[in-house]
Amino acid sequence: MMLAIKFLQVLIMPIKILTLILYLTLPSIALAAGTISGTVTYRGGATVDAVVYIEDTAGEFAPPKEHLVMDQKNLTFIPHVMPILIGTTVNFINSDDVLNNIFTPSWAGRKFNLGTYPKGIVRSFTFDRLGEVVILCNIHPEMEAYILALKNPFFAVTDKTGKFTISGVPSGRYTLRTWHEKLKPQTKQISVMENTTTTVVDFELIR
Ligand SMILES: [Cu+2]
Repeated sequence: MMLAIKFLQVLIMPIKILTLILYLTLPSIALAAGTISGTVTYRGGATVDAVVYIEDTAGEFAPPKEHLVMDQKNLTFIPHVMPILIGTTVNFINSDDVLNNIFTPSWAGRKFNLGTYPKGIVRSFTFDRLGEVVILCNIHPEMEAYILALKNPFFAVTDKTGKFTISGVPSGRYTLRTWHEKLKPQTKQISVMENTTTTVVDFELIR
């Protein structure tokens, strides 16, 4: 019996050590990755709600288990622009006291219509196709939002000052691409180095 326990301990020990090594090295791998940041402008002014993303990377990326949320509040979709990793599920909620509807005529969203529903109801949709999905409400024609399903998690949306930051990017050469609902997409070739702090890339968009 004692011998059997000893034998088991000898077997388990290397697994424990391996797990410990993994735990210790994982954060350093994350730290070694680079950051891409910059500003998106149009005619000299800050461009809000532009998406900046890496077009292609090696590797497969599992969508987040937690659902993202798109709210409807004061007859506005919040957020207005939402880039997501393909396969991500979005919960559509209604925070208004009136009925709102959710639908898309976009093929990338399989032309879904989640129906018309009041406050307190949540309806979900999993975006399993790449591309732009315009989100509309058939009760309030002025309501509009965009979901952009992308191949990898390396994306960011510009803030009010036009700034964006993409962190945790593995070293490599990439094509960085922009998306904006009204402005033409642009691409730039960039290099992200191992242990490099930040690669700065600025875009000046045109119509
Ligand atoms: Cu509405």
